[in-house]
Amino acid sequence: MSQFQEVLKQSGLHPKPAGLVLQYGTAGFRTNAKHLDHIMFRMGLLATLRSKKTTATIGVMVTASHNPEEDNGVKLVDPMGEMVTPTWEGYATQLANAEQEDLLAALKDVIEKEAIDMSQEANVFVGKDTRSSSASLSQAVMDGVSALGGHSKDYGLVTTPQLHYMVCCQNTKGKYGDATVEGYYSKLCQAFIQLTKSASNRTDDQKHLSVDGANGIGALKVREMEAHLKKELQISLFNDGSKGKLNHQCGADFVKVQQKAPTGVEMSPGERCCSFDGDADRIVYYFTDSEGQFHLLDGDKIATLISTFLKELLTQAGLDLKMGAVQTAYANGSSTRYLEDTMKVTVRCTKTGVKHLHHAAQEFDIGVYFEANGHGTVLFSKAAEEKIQRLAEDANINDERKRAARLLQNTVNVINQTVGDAISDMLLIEAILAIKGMTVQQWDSIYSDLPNRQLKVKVADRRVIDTTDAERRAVSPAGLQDAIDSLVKKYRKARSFVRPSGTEDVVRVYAEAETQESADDLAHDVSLAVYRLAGGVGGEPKQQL
Ligand code: NG1
Ligand code: ZN
Repeated sequence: MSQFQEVLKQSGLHPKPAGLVLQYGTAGFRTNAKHLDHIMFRMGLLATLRSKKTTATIGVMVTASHNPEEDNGVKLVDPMGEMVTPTWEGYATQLANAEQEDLLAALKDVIEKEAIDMSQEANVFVGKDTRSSSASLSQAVMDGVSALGGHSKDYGLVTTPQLHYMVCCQNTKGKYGDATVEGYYSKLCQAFIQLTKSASNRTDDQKHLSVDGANGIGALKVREMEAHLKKELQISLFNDGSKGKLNHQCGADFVKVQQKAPTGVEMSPGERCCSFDGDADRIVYYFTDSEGQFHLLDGDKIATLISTFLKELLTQAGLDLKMGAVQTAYANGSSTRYLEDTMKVTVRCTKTGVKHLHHAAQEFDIGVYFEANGHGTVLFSKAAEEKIQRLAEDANINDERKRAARLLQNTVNVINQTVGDAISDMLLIEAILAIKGMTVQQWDSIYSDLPNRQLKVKVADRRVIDTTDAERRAVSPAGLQDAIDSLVKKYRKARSFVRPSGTEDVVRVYAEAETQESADDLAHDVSLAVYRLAGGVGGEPKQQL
């Protein structure tokens, strides 16, 4: 077949270094950019097959999110804008690791297993972040698509959530919105402006927000969007990429893990600030108080704010919809307690990785899901959306119910339901604070975080660690969980767990306790246990001061 000859010819231009093995992990393939050219070409091939199989448009995003600038990565986006299914993640790994001479056989294997009709048309949307390697890598994806006779549409520089949005818009034939960047801004910003109309007498101070763009794509896109906001949100943009390095000492991951303000942002005491990550699918908020103390409002605080807002609106609207919150083991214990005990919201805990959270959130009428690191969104079931819509249009209800229904309707529109989205989340949070007349300090004081610490340990092979109970307990190597249990007993209100990272070659350690000192000590002790029992390399972990 000439199609396969073309693949063979083209793949020679994107050769795989012999012996290199990579895994489709928590967030696709991710490693140093110099190892990724063949992966990109092959993901172009796979996306084309996926498109033929689903008879829908598939997305491919070239980004390594919060990783250093030297890295890059790639993720596939399924027809409704969701992450690709686990079976196809397996195919991705197979194709990626086939040696050059076995590529055709690996490709034919997928075609056979999935009974793909090769005469079917294929359409692939491609996007990339601002990394210097992204241009040639996204070209490699498009080479893969054309080698199999598919059509690609190059969206160029877009945020990860924007690409997910485009795919969903395309496959819903415009029902979700226009599959253009302009369409995205106008849908979100119109909903935002409608929401803020019901906030009376906002001062310029309340309308102001400082944004750390992590020197990445989010910064470019905030600039592009600004005109659509009609000054209802006035943004001071820092780390816009004009001088600093991507994700270096800035961005959502830095702020969350280091628990401190990014460099490059001018912050006055009490001022509301937020940071995006490198591909703008995560956001965290923060401020420093008059004593110079730093306060972080992470994904857990965001989930709480959004859940509170939605619950109040549901009550006011008299709508009986089941709302739930979905978290991972990294969620601060105080947030879980607050959601369950005070707000009486059902809370589910899933494994790390947004596909798990997204899936669990689909089980509710309204599912609010957030990782502590600031990746998250809200999902509305079709039935919930229809009920809200009907109520908003009902002429026979009182003003309070009508107002609540309209607010809910605009809330649905400001949210990017396909995936966590820093820009969309930012607009929703700003609207909620405006409507509730709430300061960032009042938001912060909803509950107090338990002090916590995250550390990384290098081991020879992180796969020796196996976990259960949504990653909260280690089942291997032998003795590790017992060691953690006895360490945790030494501290008050303590909790700790370890798991192999899906995006870095490390084991992650998390600990929380009543005081910061205890959390730091516990995290260190557990790191030592991992080092000793799970094959640590490169010198024992040292206590960080
Ligand atoms: P890993 O490296 O598997 O911990 C990290 C984040 C995930 C998720 C992915 C994808 C933490 C502790 N882990 O995964 O939540 O966001 O990156 O970007 O934040
Ligand atoms: Zn990201």
